Amino acid sequence: MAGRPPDPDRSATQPMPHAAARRLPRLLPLAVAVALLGAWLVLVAGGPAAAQTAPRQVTIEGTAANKWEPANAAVRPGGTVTFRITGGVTHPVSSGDGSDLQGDDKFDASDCGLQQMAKVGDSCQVKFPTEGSYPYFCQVHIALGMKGVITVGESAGAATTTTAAGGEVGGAVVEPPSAASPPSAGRPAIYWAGWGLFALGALLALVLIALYVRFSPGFNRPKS
Ligand SMILES: [Cu+2]
Repeated sequence: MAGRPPDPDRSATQPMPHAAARRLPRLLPLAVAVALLGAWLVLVAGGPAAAQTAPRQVTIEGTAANKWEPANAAVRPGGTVTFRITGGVTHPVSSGDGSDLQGDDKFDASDCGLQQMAKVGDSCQVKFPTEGSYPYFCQVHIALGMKGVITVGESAGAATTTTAAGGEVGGAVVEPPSAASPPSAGRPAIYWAGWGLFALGALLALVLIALYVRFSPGFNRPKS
């Protein structure tokens, strides 16, 4: 197409300038490239949410709805989790999944008992030196499903992927509402930028194709 000589006779009858119509196909690869770049960003940023480094410190709020927010969190080994009461009353933290109200003592929650976690503003800290998965629960509201899981490891994505029921990549974590995980904790902004680029490129390509079909000399309606 680029090698074809200009056709001055037809340009006068074109609704769109001839040269512009000729330029459209050359923009198409650009649009496709933008879309591909977006798709690539989504893949790279979406998969390796797991490759993100886990934070050293994370705060989990005990809310008025008697939920932990976020319920599931990740810290790196040696990291600290701060539990803070932002609503409701008395959210003492225990180690375990709540099936045993005494807890399993997998981590030391002695600073997070009834006295320390009695009212809004109270907080306590737990240090997690060793990699692993640490379920925890509120002794008072476990019947309401006030529990969660702290994943201790180098990568941040582990928290959302290992606790996901289906292990679904980059997707909805299927869990009981009580354990709903932080929605976008593992999703860097670049992931969403990738989606944006992909949509933009795809849209641009469609528009270009539509314009080309409409105005290209090659697609001319028969002239009288
Ligand atoms: Cu509670």
